[in-house]
Amino acid sequence: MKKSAIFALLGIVILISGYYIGSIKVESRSPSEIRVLDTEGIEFTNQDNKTIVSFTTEQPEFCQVLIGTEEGQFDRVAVESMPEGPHKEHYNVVEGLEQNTQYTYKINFTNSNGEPSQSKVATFNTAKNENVETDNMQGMEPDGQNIALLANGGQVLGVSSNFGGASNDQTWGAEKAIDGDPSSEWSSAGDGNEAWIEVGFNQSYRINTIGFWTRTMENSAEIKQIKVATLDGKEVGTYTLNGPDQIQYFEFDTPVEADGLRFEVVDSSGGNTGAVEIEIYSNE
Ligand SMILES: [Ca+2]
Repeated sequence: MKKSAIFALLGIVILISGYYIGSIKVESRSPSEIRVLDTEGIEFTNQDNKTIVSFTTEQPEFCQVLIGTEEGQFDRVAVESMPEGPHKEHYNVVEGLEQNTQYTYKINFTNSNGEPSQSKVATFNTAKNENVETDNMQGMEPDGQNIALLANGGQVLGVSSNFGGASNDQTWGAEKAIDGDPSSEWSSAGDGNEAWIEVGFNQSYRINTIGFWTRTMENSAEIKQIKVATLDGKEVGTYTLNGPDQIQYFEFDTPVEADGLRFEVVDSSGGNTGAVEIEIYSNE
């Protein structure tokens, strides 16, 4: 064999093995990740109404978790919570999956060079929601009637302030916290931890549960903790809020007989604190 032919052959062999190694690299990266992800590396946890998909990749990657009820039909995406750059620790959140249901998923990856890869298609089951605590029934509709609702006779008796000096029934006014509308909000005028609101009724009720939904401006205006008292100053309890995504319900240890409640901010991210909705429940 001629020398040049040997070199040509060698070249082809190197090319093929290079391709082979290259393709093995891609192929093995996915299967190795799939192996890790599908067996022990990938976790599906349920928290309130959210499903969290978390896992680790060997290399920094962007990822996108596609979710659907049938293979090949992915109609939901679990969104990464910190997409600041490719990373190894992945934490993806999707809301509103049905409980106790099998879903199909596929994970798309892109590394820092923009090269895509993906996991194989697999399934997971959502849990039955059993971790609902009585003192934090986020997402659970309590029994009884929401007597704070304007339409049910609820009234704003006092408020620390309304943004822009609005009256209680105008945009950002206090009544927007008891109008039953999740698209309207009461915003204080920069009251931060000093914000408060009093909601009352024209009679006394035996109150057993409150709901509170804080507003947010991403970096401010979010209430972290509220203190609830009766109008004559009897403290009912202090409750820690878990973010602005939805209303949170808190059941009292013992029902309170009262013709109104005062809600005071204890802790917040400052600024124009306020509420999307405040609900008060009585079984009467
Ligand atoms: Ca509202």
